[in-house]
Amino acid sequence: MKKIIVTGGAGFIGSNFVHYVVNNHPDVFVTVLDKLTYAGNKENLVGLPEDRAKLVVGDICDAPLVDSLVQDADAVVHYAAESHNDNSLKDPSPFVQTNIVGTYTLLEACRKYDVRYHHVSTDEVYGDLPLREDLPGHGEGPGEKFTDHTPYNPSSPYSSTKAGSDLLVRAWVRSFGLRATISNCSNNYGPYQHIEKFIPRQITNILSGITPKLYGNGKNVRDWIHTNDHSSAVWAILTKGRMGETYLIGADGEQDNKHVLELILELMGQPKDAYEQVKDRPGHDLRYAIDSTKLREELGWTPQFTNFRDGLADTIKWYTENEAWWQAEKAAVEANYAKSGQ
Ligand code: NAD
Ligand code: TDX
Repeated sequence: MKKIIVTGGAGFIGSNFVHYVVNNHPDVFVTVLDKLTYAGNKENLVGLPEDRAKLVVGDICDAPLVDSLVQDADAVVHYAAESHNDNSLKDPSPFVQTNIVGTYTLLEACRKYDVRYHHVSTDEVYGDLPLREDLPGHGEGPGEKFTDHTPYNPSSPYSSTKAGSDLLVRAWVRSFGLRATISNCSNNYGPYQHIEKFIPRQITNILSGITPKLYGNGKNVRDWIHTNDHSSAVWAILTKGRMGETYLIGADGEQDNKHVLELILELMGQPKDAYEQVKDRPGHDLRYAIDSTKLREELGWTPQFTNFRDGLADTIKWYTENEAWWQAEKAAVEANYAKSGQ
C-alpha cells in the first residue's frame, strides 16, 4: 500500500486521516481528491510535506478525472460526502449526486483497474434505537446496539444516500469481485470539524457570545468517538480487513445531547443552564450505539482517546486557539440556522 487516494481529504475526518497516515506510515504517499465545497478547507492540510501528500481539487463525480487518478493508485479511501443531516432536509440534491453518483464513479474506476477500495460510512444507515430509559433493563441486553447484521433503516436524506452508497459497494463486491471493505462509524469529534455540527457550533457560539442551541429536549443520544480513533480503525481495516466485510467503529461513548452541552458549558466556565432549547430536527434520530466487537476481536483495534471530558477540553482549546479558521463563516452559518428557527 504505497499510493493511496483519500477522497474528501480536506474535510473534517478525511484531513485528520491524512495527517494520521503521514505521521504514522512514512512509506505511503497520499493524493487527496477534494472538491473544496463549503465543508472542505485547504488549511486543514497545511504542514504536510510535498513528498508525502498532494491535493487535487476536483469532483468525485468527474469520471475522466477519477479514472486518471485511480489507474495509478494502490487504494482508494472514500470519505468525500455531503455530510450534514440538517442541510439534507433543506436540499437533498447534492446528497444524491455526491454520495450516490460519486460513490458509483469511484467504484467503476476501482473495478476497471482492480484497485483496493475502502468505503467510509456512518452508523446512521441503521436508523435509530429506543432510548435506554425506555428499554427493559435499561438496554443492557443483546440487540441494543448496532452490529453489521442490523437491518438498514435510514431516516434522513443524508443517511439514506449513505445507505444507498453502502449497498452499491456490497453489490460491486458480489457481482464484480471488487476488493472492498466498508466501515460504519459513530459520531466523530475533534479538530477541523465544520462549525455547522453540534459540538463545534456550541463551542464557537460561546466564544462569539451567542447562546448555545439544543434541539428539542436534548435526550437524543450520540455515540461519540475521537476522530483520531476513527483514523486508526480505518487504517486497520484498510490493511488487515477481510475483503467484502463491514466493520462497525465505535468507542462506547454514548452521551445525550443535553449532557454534552452542559459539559461544554462547564469546561468553558459558563453556567450549566446557559443555553436555549430550539425547534427539534424533523425525523430526529433518538439514539445511536455501536457494537465494535468484530473490529476489536478480529483486527485487534482499541480506541486510545476514551476520556470524553479530556477530548472535549482539547477540542475546546483547538477552537479557541484557531479562531481564524472558523470566524469568517460563523455569521453565515448562524443566519442559515435562524431561517429554520434553530
Ligand atoms: P465533511 O463535510 O467535513 O467533509 C466532506 C469533504 O468532502 C469536504 O472536504 C468536501 O469538500 C468534500 N466533498 C464533498 N463533495 C465532494 C465531491 N463531489 N467531490 C469531492 N469532494 C467532495 O464530512 P466529515 O464529517 O469529515 O465526514 C467524512 C465522511 O465520514 C463522510 O463520508 C461521512 O458520511 C462519514 N462519517 C462522518 C461522521 C461524523 O461524525 N462526521 C461519522 C461517521 C461517518
Ligand atoms: O445546534 C445543534 N443542536 C443540537 O441539539 C446541532 C447542530 C445539533 N444538535 C443535535 C442533533 C443531533 O442529535 O446534536 C446531535 C448531533 O448533531 P450533528 O452534529 O448534526 O450530527 P448528527 O446528525 O448526529 O450526524 C453526525 O454523525 C453521523 C454527522 O454529521 C454525520 O455526518 C455522521 O454520519
